[in-house]
Amino acid sequence: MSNTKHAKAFRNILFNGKLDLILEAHSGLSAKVVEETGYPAIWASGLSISSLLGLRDCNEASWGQVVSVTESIYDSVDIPIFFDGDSGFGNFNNVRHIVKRLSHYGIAGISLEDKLFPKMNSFISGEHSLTPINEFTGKIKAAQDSKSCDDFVVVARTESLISGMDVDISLERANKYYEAGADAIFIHSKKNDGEEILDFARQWDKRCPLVVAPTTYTEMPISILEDAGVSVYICANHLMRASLHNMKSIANQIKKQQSIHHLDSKISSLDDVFSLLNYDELDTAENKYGIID
Ligand code: SPV
Ligand code: MG
Repeated sequence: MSNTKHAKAFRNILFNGKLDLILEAHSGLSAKVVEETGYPAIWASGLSISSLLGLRDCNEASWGQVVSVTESIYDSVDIPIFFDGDSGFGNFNNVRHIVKRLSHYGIAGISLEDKLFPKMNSFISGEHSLTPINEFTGKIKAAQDSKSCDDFVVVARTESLISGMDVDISLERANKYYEAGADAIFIHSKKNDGEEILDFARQWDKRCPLVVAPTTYTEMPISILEDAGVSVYICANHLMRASLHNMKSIANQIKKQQSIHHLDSKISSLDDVFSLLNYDELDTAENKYGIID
């Protein structure tokens, strides 16, 4: 088994000339759902993993905690994992350490964003200060120089639109990141219409692949983003939000009814759980490896 195959596959997703839609996971179980549904890759989302841990998406979770969840995601599936590296959990040296560990483990790539550490989730209002360009290009170079697998992908994410700057400044930053060795650019926006993303993408003109997470501009047709040169469309937090919604609903119903009767059609059966986690395989393994009298 090679731990480079996922990086190769994810690199191909970025460079295959078409748009691919990938979905967030925040645990081994959610990762299995993503894989079973047929997505080509997983976004190991900082927001979703932090939420799973009961923490806020402002680097309250240590990098070790986030990497540990990501490793359980990796161990649960056989598709590429794209890791949300926030702003690198510190300086270039933290970036080197994390990239070495992720690429050694078999994670396919990292997204690094040009915000200060500790970062704050892009959709929380307030100031989103950016890292000086030179400091961030150092992180990109450090990431590329410390990966243990050539195909491991380093994606530079600019938060310039999130911080209130315009498309021109975003293009300037993105170009510096590309020149510093980023394999792809992740351009993020918190606006609802996605127009600044389209403007950016059209001017970027396919210099290298683009990644987006259209959490706020959900009405923007995927085909328009694809025509503008977007390569990866991340559904960044939807399984985490789906589970929160359903957990709240079921918790309320049980409390109100004082009973767990009549809930079976609203929750997964235990057979579903056992099937997703492949309990049947244990019999095969028992026959092969179990004690034979
Ligand atoms: C995440 O999923 O943690 C992201 C994407 O960084 S977003 O929350 O949409 O900024
Ligand atoms: Mg994030």
